[in-house]
Amino acid sequence: MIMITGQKAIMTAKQARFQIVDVIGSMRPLTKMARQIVSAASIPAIVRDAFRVATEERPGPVHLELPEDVAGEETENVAFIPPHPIELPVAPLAALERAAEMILTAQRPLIMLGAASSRPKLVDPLSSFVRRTRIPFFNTQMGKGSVAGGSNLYLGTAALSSGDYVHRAVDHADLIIAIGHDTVEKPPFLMGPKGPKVIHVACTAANVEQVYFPHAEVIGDVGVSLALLADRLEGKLRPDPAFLGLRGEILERITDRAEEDRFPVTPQRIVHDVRKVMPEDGIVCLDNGMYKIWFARNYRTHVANTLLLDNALATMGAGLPSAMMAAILYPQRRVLAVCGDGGFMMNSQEMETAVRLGLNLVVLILEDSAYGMIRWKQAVDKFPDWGLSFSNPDFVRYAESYGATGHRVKQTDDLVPTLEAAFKDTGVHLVTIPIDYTENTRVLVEELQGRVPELA
Ligand SMILES: Cc1ncc(C[n+]2csc(CCOP(=O)(O)OP(=O)(O)O)c2C)c(N)n1
Ligand SMILES: [Mg+2]
Repeated sequence: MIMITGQKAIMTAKQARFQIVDVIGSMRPLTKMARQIVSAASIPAIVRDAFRVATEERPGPVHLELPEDVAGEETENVAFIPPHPIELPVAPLAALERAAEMILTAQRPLIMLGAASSRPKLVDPLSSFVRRTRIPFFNTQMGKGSVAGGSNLYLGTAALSSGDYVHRAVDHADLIIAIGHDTVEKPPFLMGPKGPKVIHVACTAANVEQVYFPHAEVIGDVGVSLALLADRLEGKLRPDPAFLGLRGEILERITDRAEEDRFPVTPQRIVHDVRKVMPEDGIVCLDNGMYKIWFARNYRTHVANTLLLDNALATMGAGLPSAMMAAILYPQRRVLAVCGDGGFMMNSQEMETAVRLGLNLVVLILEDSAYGMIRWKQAVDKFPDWGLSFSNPDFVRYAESYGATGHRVKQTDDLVPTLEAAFKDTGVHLVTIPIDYTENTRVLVEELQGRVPELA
């Protein structure tokens, strides 16, 4: 993303310091690059560089500031600097040989697909690597969907850092091939002095962290590296049968209570019903709240980039705008924003933009009249339940006030037909449903702490 903001004149100060803020300084820690444009003649080079920085691995935002007097400057005809194709270097032979050797000598290798594995160009290379090596895999939250979840080697998504069913597979592994892992994500597993060895495969070197310190690295174009690795591994590995046993168990646990008809509705049922109305290429865009853990853990993706979530800064309020962008880019696909009541209200004015742009979009609001995730965290830490409740507007009327259509789900069985009707119609629809979050503690604390089955 390239952002351009204005600024007061920099060569004169006719209004003293009125409205002058160091915007570049405030953007620096949030962007890959933040620069002020100081002369018209420098614009082609700065803009070209902005696009280079924003798009090169790992991609991210760039901010340019254009002061009003520079914007008004006349200049000689300065030539544009056109882009040229860029190929990433391929991992050195020594790194590939070392990694192949480690994988061949491991007894129980396991693949982890991290955030950068969800780059669209990696869809085929990743699937081919898994198919050729037959190594079972799991993914981080942001790596979700990079290899079809329908694969019989899929072991689940790590939405928690430890103790979930998928971590049984992690604990069973003696080697993890972490593909595209970015430590901005909440740790998908915790490395320690004992645990499995880790090979980091990515475009960029691994950060060394207390909980992530790979023993070997394959740095370079990931697609090419994986093909070269598969050339050295294909036909020489047999998946550990225990992983496949674990797979059945993990996936069965995940679907527990998915069809329960309690009202208010359980998170498991909401994930289940959303999956039902979303076609394989439908895009679900999550805001940030407790339901994100449930969706990351329970929602099965079959196509890359069909569950969009932010597991880095994880800002509330992001779900609606991300769904709007998805709806702009893919007008033919179903797009659903899933938001908590707290997060939705942090950016709900964007409903006006969505309606004005004529987007076809459905927004599902999960109402608990609370900051549910923080309520859960405080309960887990045995803090008093304090400062977490609020009241909501009438969401149906709120949607209508923007010119959108509002729906309130009043019984569990109505969720699927309500979403279906909203998708069949055009325009912006808001569907609100009350959620029962008692499952947060029952499953994500009590069950996981007490009943995680041991591997025989
Ligand atoms: C901008 C921002 N502020 C605070 C947080 C910390 N935080 C994470 S989840 C959460 C509560 C979310 O409440 P809601 O959107 O209603 O979702 P729920 O968990 O209730 O389903 C908070 C305050 C955050 N992630 N982003
Ligand atoms: Mg809430």
